[in-house]
Amino acid sequence: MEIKSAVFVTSLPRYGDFPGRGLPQIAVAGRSNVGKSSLINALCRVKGLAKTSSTPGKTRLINVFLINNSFHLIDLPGYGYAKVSKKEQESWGQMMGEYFDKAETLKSVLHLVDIRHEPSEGDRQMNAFLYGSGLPFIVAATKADKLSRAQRGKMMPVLARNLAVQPWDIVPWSSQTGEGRDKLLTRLEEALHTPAPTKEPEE
Ligand SMILES: Nc1nc2c(ncn2[C@@H]2O[C@H](COP(=O)(O)OP(=O)(O)OP(=O)(O)O)[C@@H](O)[C@H]2O)c(=O)[nH]1
Ligand SMILES: [Mg+2]
Repeated sequence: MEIKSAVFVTSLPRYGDFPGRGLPQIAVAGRSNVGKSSLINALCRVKGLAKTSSTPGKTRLINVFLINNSFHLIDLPGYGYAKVSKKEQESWGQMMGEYFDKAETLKSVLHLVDIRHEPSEGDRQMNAFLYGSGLPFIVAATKADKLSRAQRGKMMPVLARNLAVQPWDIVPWSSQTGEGRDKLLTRLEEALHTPAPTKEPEE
C-alpha cells in the first residue's frame, strides 16, 4: 500500500458521529509517550499531522485521520501516564470502552510498545483486552533506533513472551529512520482487506 493522502478529520472527546464515519478503521493504541502520534506522522510522511510531544499525555482526545480517502487512522489517547488524576484515568477508561464498543468498522488495532522496556502492566492489560475481544491486532516495537542489534535481539523475545505473539510477528519500528514502514504498510493493507470476523449469534 502507498499512502497518497492523509488529512486530519476531527478530535473527539467521546466517540460519536463524524464526517465519513463507517469507513474501515485502524486504531493506534499504546502507552503515553510510546510514539503513537509520531508513528502516524512517519507512516503518512506528513510532519505535524498528529501532534507529538516529549511530555507524555499529549493526546487526550480521539484523533481521526483520513488516509487515501478510503480508511481512517485513529490516534487513541495513551494509557499508563502516572501524572493523571484518578478522575482522568476513569474518563480515559470510559472513552476507550465506548470507542471499542462502537467502532463497528475497526479492522485492526496497532498496539505499540517501546522496544527498550519489558511491557508494562498497562501493555499487558491492553494485550489481554485485544485477545479477549477477538479484534485483530498488530504489535509494533517503537524507538528501534535507540537499541543496538544485540540489545534488540534480547528484547524481541521478551516483548513476544509478554504479549503472547511470535517475535517475528512484531514489527520493529522507528519514526526517526523510517524502519518498519514498508512492513507495517503491508500488514495494514492485509488487515484492511481481511473480512470482518462474523460475530457469534447471541444466546
Ligand atoms: N528516537 C525515537 N523517538 C521517538 C520515536 N517515536 C516517538 N519518539 C519520541 O517520543 C516522544 C513521544 O512521542 P509521541 O508520538 O508524542 O507519543 P504518543 O504515544 O503519541 O504520546 P501521547 O500522545 O502522550 O499518548 C517524542 O519526544 C518523540 O519524538 C522513535 O521511533 N524514535
Ligand atoms: Mg500522541
